[in-house]
Amino acid sequence: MKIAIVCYPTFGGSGVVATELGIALAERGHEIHFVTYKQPVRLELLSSNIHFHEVHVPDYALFRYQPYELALSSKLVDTITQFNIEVLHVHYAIPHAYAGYMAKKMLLEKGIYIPMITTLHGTDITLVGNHPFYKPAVTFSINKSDVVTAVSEDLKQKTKDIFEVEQEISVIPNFIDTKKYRNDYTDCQRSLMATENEKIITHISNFREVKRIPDVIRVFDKIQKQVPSKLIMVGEGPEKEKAELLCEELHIGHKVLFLGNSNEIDRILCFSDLFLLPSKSESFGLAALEAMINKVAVISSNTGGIPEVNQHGVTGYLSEVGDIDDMAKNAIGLLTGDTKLEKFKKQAQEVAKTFDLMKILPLYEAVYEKAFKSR
Ligand code: GMT
Repeated sequence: MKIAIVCYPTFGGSGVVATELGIALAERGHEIHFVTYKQPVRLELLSSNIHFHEVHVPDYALFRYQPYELALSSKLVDTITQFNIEVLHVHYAIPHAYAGYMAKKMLLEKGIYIPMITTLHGTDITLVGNHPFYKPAVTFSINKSDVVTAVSEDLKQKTKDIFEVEQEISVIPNFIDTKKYRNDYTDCQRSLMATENEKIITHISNFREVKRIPDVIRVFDKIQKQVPSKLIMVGEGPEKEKAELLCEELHIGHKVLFLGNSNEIDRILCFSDLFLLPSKSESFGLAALEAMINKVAVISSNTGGIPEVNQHGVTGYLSEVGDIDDMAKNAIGLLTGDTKLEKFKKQAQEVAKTFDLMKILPLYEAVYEKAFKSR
């Protein structure tokens, strides 16, 4: 099929899912057209099956806010017409579903019908979309989508609770390409990060408030008092500076490495023992899944869709949001029992394999077929 994908091109989870999905669909022979404002970060190579259409928003002094939705919907109309696109898949409702709907209406005027699939990712529902300033538009664009999918059962339920949704929502969980992950990193440079007797704990995120970055630091502080260890912080975001200051305050600055954004997270996860994800809300927790496939056990909060990924007592442990004592206790218990840690790491990888791309991809293909046939 010829599919247009709209997503955020940044390091955020929704953009990563959209990009990996597009790449995998292209490998299966579909023609994929990414429409966004920058080449997506995980889209390194364009092939004959993968195209990228950049949305330009001309700067004009009159506008306090540049009208991205307008530029996006116009670009969609052009791309869909020029390349005979059969299905439009938008990731993250705001403003993509809204712009997608406008494109759909404009195309109808030209006699072209394009079915639109909207995938809800989390903050578009739980944090941003929920805001009274956006809610009517988000409700409208969800209801005007031909198919709506959510990345977890929890997100589906929250969407139904928060919005007056008339649409059926199908759950298609996030996925991982298990083929890409190896068990035998010869280039896994653990020694650069820690000494042999130290454990390595990792956190990867966009360092937003919702990730509860101070909890990551405080849990680590408690761990390092009992277990020789290092903390590796991967990502960039508004909470980063505060996190660095907190490390100084707690006198653990020399044990915490801030690495910034990375395109090679599996090369970091390959030497990690534990992954910390104490988020306040999380629709799925793709970062935890990426840790698990790399054989890293997860200490997380029990919020949102995380329990659908991190299984308590199997792949790691779940605690109430903000319960740093419990998280630290669970982490120390795992790190000090070497056989237990090994067992959890293996189990984490086994559970991660159940989210294999090859299982999830046909679910999206079925959705495209259904939407296409319903024209
Ligand atoms: O907050 C983030 O991690 C970024 C955000 C996004 O939309 O890019 O992530 C959301 O979508 C991811 C992919 O579906 C999910 O794995 C994350 O759990 C979700 N984040 C939140 O719900 C906070």
